[in-house]
Amino acid sequence: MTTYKLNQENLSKIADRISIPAYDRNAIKTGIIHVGVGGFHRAHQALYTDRLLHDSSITDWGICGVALLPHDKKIYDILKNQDGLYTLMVKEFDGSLSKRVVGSITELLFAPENPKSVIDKMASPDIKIITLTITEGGYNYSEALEAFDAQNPDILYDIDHPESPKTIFGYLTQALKLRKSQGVDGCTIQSCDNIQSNGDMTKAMLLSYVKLAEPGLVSWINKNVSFPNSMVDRITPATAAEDIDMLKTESGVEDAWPVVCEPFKQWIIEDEFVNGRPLWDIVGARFVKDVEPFEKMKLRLLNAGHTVLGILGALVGYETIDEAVNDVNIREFLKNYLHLEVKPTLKDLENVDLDAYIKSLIQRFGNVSIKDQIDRICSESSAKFPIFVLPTVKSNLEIAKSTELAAFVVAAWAIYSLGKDEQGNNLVVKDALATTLHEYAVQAAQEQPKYFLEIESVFGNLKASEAFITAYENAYHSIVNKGVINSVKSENSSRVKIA
Ligand code: CS2
Repeated sequence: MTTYKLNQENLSKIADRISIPAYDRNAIKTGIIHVGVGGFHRAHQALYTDRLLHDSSITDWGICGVALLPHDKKIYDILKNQDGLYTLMVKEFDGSLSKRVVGSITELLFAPENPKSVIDKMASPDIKIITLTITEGGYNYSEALEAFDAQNPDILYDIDHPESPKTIFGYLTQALKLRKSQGVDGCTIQSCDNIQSNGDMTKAMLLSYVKLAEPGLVSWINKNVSFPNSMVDRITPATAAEDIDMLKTESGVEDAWPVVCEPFKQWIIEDEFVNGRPLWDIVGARFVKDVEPFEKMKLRLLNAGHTVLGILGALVGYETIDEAVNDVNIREFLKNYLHLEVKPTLKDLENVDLDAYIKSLIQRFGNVSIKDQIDRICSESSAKFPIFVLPTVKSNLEIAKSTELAAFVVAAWAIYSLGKDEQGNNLVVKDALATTLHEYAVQAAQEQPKYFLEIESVFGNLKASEAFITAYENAYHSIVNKGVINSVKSENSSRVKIA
């Protein structure tokens, strides 16, 4: 089979081997600028948009993808080379693979190379929506301050260098300032990150920055920009070299960075768009008045579930999420955590069958085809725990309910942060706070386990809760003395088995 490089010119040559965009990409007008063209965006929003362009005669919601950080150069170069095209490889439960080339990314910009081009584009009247996947840690929220971290060196840099910023806040501020001065309409800024009330968070963090950098812009933003909250969902493992090879061998398509993902996808969005929006609902997204309960459900069950499996699984020596969830003892522990500690904190969700949702999660985690990496899940845990796990702890502490299982996972994380699994193999802790985590983990191991909870930027004031500390220390000693699996077994045996 002849092999073709993926790009616009070759599309027609591969059309009989793989689904390609059936719409005229040249006729698509860019209406969205998206920051963060990683795997998740490409498996989710870009795919919804591609389906919309495919299923309707709509032509005005092409996406301009922005690579914001210097290390995003690789994805920028690859996508640019491929005219914005990439392959989405959906790994079905039965092991089969559905592949399609996605065409909704119509333009690309690399911010560090040309910041002005990004600011100008964001300010262009054609752009109605700016969407973001900048990761949980990208919002510059400090758990210790419970506010925007105004001392972050990049933030200080942006205040001094408004025309060549480094952070998203610097870019948005300059672009909105330009929109205002040129009399351009406002726009919608939509976060697609896993953060509770992600729109409210974006607005609060942006306004904190604007108050420091450009105070005269605050009231214009309040009047002209909206920040819808949204719940986003699709498990998207990191692309492996085998995926790239498989695409080449099976379909003769050379794509330097395809995206792999699970079949399930969900997107629930607050309908707060000040300058129009795509009809994403005709391709499966849901627009609702209040998305908060759905976000809470997803973050506390799915994302926290991932964290539980990732941290426990890593210590045991597993490499993928399906291995961890298919370990009967870990699965039992996870079910107990979700049912006994998380579910009671989700009372405000009407008409949602949480038991069925949990069941479906266990099934999705168990998808042996997607090989979701534990490494991916454990990365940036210092940004994930405060969003995925600790809010559940806080809710339970407020009503004097048990936090024993969450404390167990935090104890496991303290041991994980020492950087070795139970076989003595190195664990590479990929985390913006890796050095801090390691320092506190060592101190916890040498002196008292509770030292780990002193990392205020992660745990806030959790160390003030005696109930939590007692459970945490018991779990810590148990894991050190008996190992994860035996400790998990003891936890499971003291609880009624959940079907
Ligand atoms: C994961 C998420 O990063 C993580 O820890 O839990 O990437 C998860 O796979 C997605 O949010 C699924 O929607």
